[in-house]
Amino acid sequence: MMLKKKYIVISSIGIVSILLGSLFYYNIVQGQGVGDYDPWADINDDGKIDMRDVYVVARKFGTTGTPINKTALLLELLRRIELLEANMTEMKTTIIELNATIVYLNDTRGLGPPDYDSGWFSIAAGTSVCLTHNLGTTDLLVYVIGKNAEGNIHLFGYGGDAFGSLIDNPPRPECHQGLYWRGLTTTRIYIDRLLQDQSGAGSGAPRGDVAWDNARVMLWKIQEPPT
Ligand SMILES: [Ca+2]
Repeated sequence: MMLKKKYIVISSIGIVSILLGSLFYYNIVQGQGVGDYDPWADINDDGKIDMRDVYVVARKFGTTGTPINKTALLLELLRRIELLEANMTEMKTTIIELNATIVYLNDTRGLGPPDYDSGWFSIAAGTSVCLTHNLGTTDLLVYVIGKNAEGNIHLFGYGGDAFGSLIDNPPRPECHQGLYWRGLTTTRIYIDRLLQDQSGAGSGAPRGDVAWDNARVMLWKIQEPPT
């Protein structure tokens, strides 16, 4: 027991001597005085070189492994930080460019393709067609165009027109031509073609060259500016 204790004491003195010797050698190499604080020797980073640091080293005395070049490690970390900073700068530039592109696209996108397009469909005079758009809003720009039987596209009588009157000279029966939309909701819109909107209805009748034999409905969502 006594021998063991003696052995520990001698070993400890030996280890401390070696460590102090190393520190001494290191300080000479670094041109530092013996009494100067050396952060590399401050194992627990508490700003003081004392037995706590020696204890940590002493406990590992005699072990071997792959050494770490702390300076090289620090330089490598600094290099990586610089790379990250360069990437950040590049990303910031990209974001600025993207923002400029978004502003440009918003300013120049124009009407673009419609959010809903019925395509051409035929509609009989005096009837109504219900179109389902399912756009989820009534903030819509509604654009309707017509096409007669000969394929001429027009906007004559859009909204509905009344012609003729019994007090005209000569009197002629009142008739209604054209087409209008109504009943807009977030899911559908109704299109009505008036009763006398027919091609070739004869003298005094509506003009057949601008009849609404076919119609096409296009809807655009009205974009609110960002708040
Ligand atoms: Ca310390």
